[in-house]
Amino acid sequence: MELLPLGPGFGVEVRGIGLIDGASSDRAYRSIRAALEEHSVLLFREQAVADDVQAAFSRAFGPLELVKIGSVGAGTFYNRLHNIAADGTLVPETHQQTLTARANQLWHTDSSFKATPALASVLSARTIPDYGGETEFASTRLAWSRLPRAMQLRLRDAIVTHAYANSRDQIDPGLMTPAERAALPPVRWRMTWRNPVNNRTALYIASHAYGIEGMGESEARALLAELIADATRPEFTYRHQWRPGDVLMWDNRATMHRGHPWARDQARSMVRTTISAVDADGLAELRPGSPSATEVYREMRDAAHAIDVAEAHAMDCGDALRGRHRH
Ligand SMILES: O=C(O)CCC(=O)C(=O)O
Ligand SMILES: [Fe+2]
Repeated sequence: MELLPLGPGFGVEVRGIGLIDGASSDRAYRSIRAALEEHSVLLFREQAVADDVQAAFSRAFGPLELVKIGSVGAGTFYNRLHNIAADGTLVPETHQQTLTARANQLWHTDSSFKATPALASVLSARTIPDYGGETEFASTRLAWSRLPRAMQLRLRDAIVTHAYANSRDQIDPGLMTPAERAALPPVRWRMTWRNPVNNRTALYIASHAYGIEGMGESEARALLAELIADATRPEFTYRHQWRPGDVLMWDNRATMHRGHPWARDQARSMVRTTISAVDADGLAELRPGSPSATEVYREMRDAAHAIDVAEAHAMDCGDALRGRHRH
């Protein structure tokens, strides 16, 4: 396996190993997994991808999400993102699928609004337009590392509220049906997601996020907007121009992404599979109320301090004893 840098400080093209290898060989899977943990975005080129290959590859990384109600592909593993109607014509500007594409053009992280958020997503290009329709990525791990220390301390354990309605309502308040709204109530997560493999912390925010506990709504929205704007400054992003056979995989714990528009008279068809996070991916710590990295650190520090005090005390006693002997 060979890795070629793609973006500014994150993202790599993976050469010499593909989706079928990842699906069928444990060794190949482990190499790809290590690359994902480290680089956050992986590009595989010239893949002969079919739905079953994509699902088998994705399944190696964890449990697959079922597509939620209201999306094309609901109830299957395949989120079908395209602008093609059943009769082969292109859907109109006001169509639900067009509006969904527009909502995906807001910076977001997949499934942060779900009861179980996503570890990673795999997106394959099936039909691509002549130009436009790129997918752009930002590293929220690098964004976190750029924040001043005082800001990091302030935000590390903040609790953020995410709702699918928050991003959809920005595009069209009619985009979500009442049934979808009822099925997707808001969820709360810590603002940071620590990767348990390499201990790197990433900001966990984006377009579904709107509230921060203990902060007024407008203040929270302003802070989230500022953090997103900083994370996604053009010099910090990687904008992927799709070629036939391309497959991208990204770590939703450590990135944000967005789609880009393309010409209305051109077809674009993509298929996404999404892998749910499990506790071993750092999910347990993301839950409000579970011990956070800061708390764990504080406990370790206090325990170390208690040992120091005990040792110092033992030494004092020892000195006193020795002193007495010396006399
Ligand atoms: O269409 C795109 O380029 C982005 C789609 C997207 O957000 C996703 O597949 O998760
Ligand atoms: Fe997405």
